[in-house]
Amino acid sequence: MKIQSAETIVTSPGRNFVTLRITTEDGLTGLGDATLNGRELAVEAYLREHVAPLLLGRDAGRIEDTWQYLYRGAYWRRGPVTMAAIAAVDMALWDIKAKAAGMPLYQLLGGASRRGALAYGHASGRDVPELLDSIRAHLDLGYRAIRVQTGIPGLDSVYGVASSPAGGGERYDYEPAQRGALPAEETWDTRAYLRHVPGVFEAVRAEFGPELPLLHDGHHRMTPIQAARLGKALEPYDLFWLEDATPGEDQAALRLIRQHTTTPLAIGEVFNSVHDYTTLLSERLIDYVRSAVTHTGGVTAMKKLLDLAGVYGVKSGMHGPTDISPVGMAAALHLDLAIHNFGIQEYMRHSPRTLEVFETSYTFEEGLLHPSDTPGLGVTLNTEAAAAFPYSAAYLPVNRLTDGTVHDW
Ligand code: EZ4
Ligand code: CO
Repeated sequence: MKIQSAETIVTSPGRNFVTLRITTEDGLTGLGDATLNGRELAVEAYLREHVAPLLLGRDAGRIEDTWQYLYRGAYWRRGPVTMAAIAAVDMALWDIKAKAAGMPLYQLLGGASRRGALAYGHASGRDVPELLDSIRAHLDLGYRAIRVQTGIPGLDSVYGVASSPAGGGERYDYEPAQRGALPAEETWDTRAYLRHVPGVFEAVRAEFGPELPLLHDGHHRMTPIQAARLGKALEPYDLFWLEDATPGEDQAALRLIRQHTTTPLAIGEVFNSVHDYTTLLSERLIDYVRSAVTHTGGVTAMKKLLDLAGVYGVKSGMHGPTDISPVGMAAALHLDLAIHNFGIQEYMRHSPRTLEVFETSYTFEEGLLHPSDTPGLGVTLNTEAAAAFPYSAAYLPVNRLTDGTVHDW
C-alpha cells in the first residue's frame, strides 16, 4: 500500500481549514486536519514543501515509523507548526489503515470502552439573564454538560461570549478569529473579572441546581495567585473544571494553584507535546489534559499522552472548538470512545457551510457523541464545495490591559 499522492487543501467555509489528503496506489484515501488558527498557511507550506515530497512511495501502513521519521528526522522537534503537520499525516494514515481493515478507527485503538463520549457545549451571555437563556437553549439541544462564559461589567467584549448567544435552538456562533489584515484588539481587566465571576456561578447554580456539570475557561489571563483565589472562590459551585487558569508554558505555576484549591484543573489546548505535561502529570497538578489531536502530533502521539496521563489518574478533555476541523474532531471521537481514562469532550457544532465541505458521520444523542461505525475516521471531503471557499486571512484577537499593556488573550 504505497503512498501515491499527498495534497494539501485549504478551504474557508466561514473560517479557514487546512486538510491533508493522502492517496495510496490502490486508491484508498485518508484525511488529516492541520488547522492552526490564525497561522494556517505556515502549516500548509510545511506540509506541501517539506513533508509531502517525503511521503511519496512510502508504505502507508507504517504509521509509527512515519511519525518517528518526520519527528526525529527533521532534527527540529516540537512546536505547533511541526506537530500540526505531523498530526495531519498521522490522522490520514490511521484513516487509511482503518478503511483497509473495513473498521471504524476506534476498533483499531482497542474497541469501545463506553456507549459514547460525554460532550460539553458553550453557553454564554453578556449578562446573567442572557447567560441563563443560553444554558436553557443548550439543555434543549441535548447537552448534559455546559461551559459558562460571561460578559464583565465595564469590558466591551470578553473571550467566549457570543455576540448573538444561542437561543431558540441556534448554534453558539462564537468565532474569535476575525477576517481582516490585522487582529482585532480587546481590553481586559483581571480584577473586574475576579470580582464578577463567582456571583455568576452563584446565579447559575441557583437556577439549575447542583447536578449539571459546569465548566469555565480562564483563557490564560490570571497570575498563579489570582487563579488560586478564583479556584477557591468557585469551590461552592462544584465546577467540573477550571481551564487554562494561567499561561500554559509555565508548568510550575500549577503547583501554586493546586496548593490552594480543590477546584479541578484542566490545561493544554496550546500544548503540542507530551513533554509539555511531564511535570503536570508526575506531580498530579492537573485533572484533565486539554490537547487536541490536531495540535499534538495526531492519534499516535495523543494515545501515548493519554496513556501516560492515565498512569497518574488524569483524564482526557480534548479541545474541540470550531477551529479543529470535522476531521480532527472525528479523530478525537475515536480516541474518546476507545481510551479508558476518558473525561469529557468539547463540542462546538460546525457551521452548516463547514459541514457541506466536510461530510461527517458522527452523531450527538442524549448528550453523547459517537464517531459512527463508518470505516476509517468517517469524514469525507467534498472537494468541489471546498474549492468554492478560498482562504481568507483571519487572526485571533490581541488583548490589552486598560492602560494599553499587551496581555495574554
Ligand atoms: O480560544 O480554539 O476552550 N476553548 C478555547 C478556544 C480557543 C480557540 C483558539 O483558536 O479556548 O475557544
Ligand atoms: Co480553552
